[in-house]
Amino acid sequence: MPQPINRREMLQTGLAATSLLALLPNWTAAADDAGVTFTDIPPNFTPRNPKSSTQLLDIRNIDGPFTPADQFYHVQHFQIPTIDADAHRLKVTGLVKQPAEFSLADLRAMHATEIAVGYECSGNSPHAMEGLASCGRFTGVPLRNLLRHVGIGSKAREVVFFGADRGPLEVVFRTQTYHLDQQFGRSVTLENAMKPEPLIAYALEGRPLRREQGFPMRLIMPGWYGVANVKWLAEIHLQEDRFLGNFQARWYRSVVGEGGSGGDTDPQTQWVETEITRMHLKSVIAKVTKTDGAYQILGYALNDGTPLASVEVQIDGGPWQKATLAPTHDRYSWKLFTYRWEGATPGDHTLVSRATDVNGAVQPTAADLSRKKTFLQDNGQFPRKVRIG
Ligand SMILES: Nc1nc2c(c(=O)[nH]1)N[C@H]1C(S)=C(S)[C@@H](COP(=O)(O)O)O[C@H]1N2
Ligand SMILES: [Mo]
Repeated sequence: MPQPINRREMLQTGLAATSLLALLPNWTAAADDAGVTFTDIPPNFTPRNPKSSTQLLDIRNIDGPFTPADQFYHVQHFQIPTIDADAHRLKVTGLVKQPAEFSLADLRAMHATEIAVGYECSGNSPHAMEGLASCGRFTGVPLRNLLRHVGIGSKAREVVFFGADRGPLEVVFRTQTYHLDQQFGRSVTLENAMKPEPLIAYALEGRPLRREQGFPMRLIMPGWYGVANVKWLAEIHLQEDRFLGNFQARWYRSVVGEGGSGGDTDPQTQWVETEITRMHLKSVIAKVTKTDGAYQILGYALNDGTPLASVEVQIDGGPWQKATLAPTHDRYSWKLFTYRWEGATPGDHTLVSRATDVNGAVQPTAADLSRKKTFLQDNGQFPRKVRIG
């Protein structure tokens, strides 16, 4: 039987955009330190929603390349499990030469690497004040080392990752709906699993993962949307066929209209449905502070690791101006940018940023994304409203 609490959690963390907004006390008053107020933050907006286990990063608090672990955003679909790290075993099963189990101590005894990774939930958007994103340094064992260690079966094509968390889910088959208890699961192709970057992480910023971050171990897929980063990792299963679990094939997909007149029933329109995998190019203005005689605009940019060509800032519809990218960043970290805003007059202003990568991809406007039906993967430009006091 579905448990009411789980279901409620599920609905709330399903990020039905508005649910994040609806619920809380005042965020607006908080960060108005330099006479700069973001007037676009809804009055009842809060980074922490006491009715769900979701936590947003208050992006106005970004003050360095790495998000402090206790501010790191977190999202999950079921309740946060409590795991006894000593008893926990990561099982590797399916099409492997020799099924195996790894304790946290086993992983810690293996060669460790550290990688700076920034990522966002694919549900991150202006509705969440772009706070479903963070960046940190994760430590762990490269996934491919672990897979090589157990030996990959010759027929394996797909690598499925299961979390220890589970709960009742609706599974719709044609006209029937079942309520089935299921584990959180995601997959990647073997080819993607064997790339150098994916990590079985057990530490963030040099400290054990916090409970909400997937303690004691989790997957990190640098360059991918958050949903790929399976927390509370309990099993890695190699198989030949595609994995079609709820969080792979149903809840996490994008539906975009291409061609035709734009009408929903236009037979010339092709509806392209894709999985949520690598992050789409995005930049976000996060804060404005007063500096010596001017204002400084700061924001973050995220993507799949393709180098950026530029981030630009536009003020009150004027010309696009190049922002400065922070000199130190890693391929998969987020990239902080700053722009020195001279001559800001008291009153209301609109600020927006856009990122461009070296392949010429440009961050779209919200209007460019109007044919996307699903709210996931919203990488549209985010015009911010600020008041200079
Ligand atoms: N086991 C498990 N892993 C999970 C989830 C989950 O519900 N269960 N949610 C995913 C989603 S939707 C996101 S956006 C990221 C969030 O990672 P974070 O909490 O470290 O920010 O975790 C992913 N990993
Ligand atoms: Mo997510």
